[in-house]
Amino acid sequence: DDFIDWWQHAVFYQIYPRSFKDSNGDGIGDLQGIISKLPYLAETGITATWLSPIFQSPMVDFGYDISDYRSIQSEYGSMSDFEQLVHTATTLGIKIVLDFVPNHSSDQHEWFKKSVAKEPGYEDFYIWSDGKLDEDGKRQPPNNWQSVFYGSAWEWNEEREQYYLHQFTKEQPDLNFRNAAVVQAMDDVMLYWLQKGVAGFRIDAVNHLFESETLADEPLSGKSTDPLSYDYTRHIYTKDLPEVLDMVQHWRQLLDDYTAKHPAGGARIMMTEAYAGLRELADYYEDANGVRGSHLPFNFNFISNVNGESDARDFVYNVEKWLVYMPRGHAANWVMGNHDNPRVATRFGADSVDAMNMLLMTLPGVAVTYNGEELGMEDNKEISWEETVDPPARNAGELDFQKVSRDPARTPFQWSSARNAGFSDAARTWLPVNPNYVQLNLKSQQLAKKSHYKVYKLLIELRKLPVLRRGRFSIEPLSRAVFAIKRSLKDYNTLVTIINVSDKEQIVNLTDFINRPQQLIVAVAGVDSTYEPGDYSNRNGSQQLLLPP
Ligand code: TEU
Ligand code: CA
Repeated sequence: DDFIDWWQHAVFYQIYPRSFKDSNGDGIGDLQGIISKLPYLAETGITATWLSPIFQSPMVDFGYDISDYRSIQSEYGSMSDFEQLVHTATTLGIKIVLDFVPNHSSDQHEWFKKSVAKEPGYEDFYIWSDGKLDEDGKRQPPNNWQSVFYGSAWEWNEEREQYYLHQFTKEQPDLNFRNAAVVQAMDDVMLYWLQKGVAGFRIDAVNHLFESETLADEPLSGKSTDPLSYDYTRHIYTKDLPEVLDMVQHWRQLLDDYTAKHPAGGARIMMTEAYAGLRELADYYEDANGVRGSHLPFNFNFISNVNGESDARDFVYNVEKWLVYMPRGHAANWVMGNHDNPRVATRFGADSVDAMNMLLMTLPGVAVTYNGEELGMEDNKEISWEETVDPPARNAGELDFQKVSRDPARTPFQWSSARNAGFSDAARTWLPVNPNYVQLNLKSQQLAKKSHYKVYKLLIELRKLPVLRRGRFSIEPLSRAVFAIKRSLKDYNTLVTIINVSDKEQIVNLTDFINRPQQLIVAVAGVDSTYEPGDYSNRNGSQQLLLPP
């Protein structure tokens, strides 16, 4: 099936570099750490990764505040470490996709410093405004726009005597994409990394790229009574503006042109991050005129729309919804987790880990896994206020930080039961290791007869079957608790995945769904009732069946 390009059926494994593997004992993950674990990824069957930012940064938002787009954060390593990473990954058949953060730079970037000083050519690199005076003659921001991370999205700059816009922390000023020089500068950054051999980019917060030039107040949403909360207003002037699509299409052209000139290595791709409506996301794939944009507009339906309370119909509906809106001829994608949201075991319950991985891996198209989800890692809920470092959590304050903190889902990868879960030799790691590492770690799951990791690895192996690569697809609720996915292809075995989202044993009749007597069924993966305590897996009866043609 040569017509499937490398990315169209890949499992993309997200590495959060700060927490993956520390090679030099400073308690912070790094590039040599990642290099040392590439053989693990290859052995697991991973062929593509995306890395959260590794560029020079003051680390206010842990790399999403970039002070130099072309150099490597020194605590992560050097440019030659990066080159070695790409080289080793290529040897192992693993593509490297980098995080690209165009919406904002760090306030320590030289562009921002020059813009503050109004150096010629840099005056309009960011979004500046005089603000306005209130009745008492006091200076106020130009409007009620809020930062995603709490409080006004405007910060007064003493030196330039103007406000600048920051949709995230005040140390992350928004770049001005209405300025052609900014567009050019960011194109050059993309080309720079493409020349270093990366397979493409995950584009950060892309729907925040443009804001209305009228600077009008956002209308209230009715969702919150706190004017400083992001939920207080709708975001019709700061998010999902039509100009965003033009930029996505522009970057697609850049990637396609680069691929055409350097065909070895295959398509250079983009995956775009936007928490947006289905219509907007469908347009990212391809607009109404057939102009292509993002290869993979992240599908967050499993993050935003379902949780531990959802029933089988909610899951089926969220799968169907994506496929209904996606324009024909594109690859679907399914994101099961990332560094901004609670982990799968925490969102759906520890008993659902295998079921969610079975779901993720047997749907058509691309699967996106966040590091640690192959083990069913859990959020570390023990992180204290003193240990908390995530900026929105710090902004929320000591009483409320746990409601928004992203730290619990970002703790170090649990490699083994050794000190610091085998992540680091340091006395103290940048975030505390989840104390459950003593039982929950890769090593013990590799040794166990059955484990989340073993199920995950088997699922990746199954994805090589033609029936999963290009078979027909259907999904149906069999009851409120159970739904089933069928993949079938002429002359091949049919693969049926049965997912139980309840916490009780369920009996379902499959005869109608599979259209044949049930005796032909052979279970190939998943959870049967033979799991023993200590197998680190689930007991809820989700399973997969292979049916002969
Ligand atoms: O996230 C973009 C974004 O909109 C997030 O604020 C998201 O809505 C929230 O975290 C969900 O809980 C990206 C990155 O993934 C995030 O880590 C960065 O902090 C943010 O951009 C700013 O660069
Ligand atoms: Ca912006």
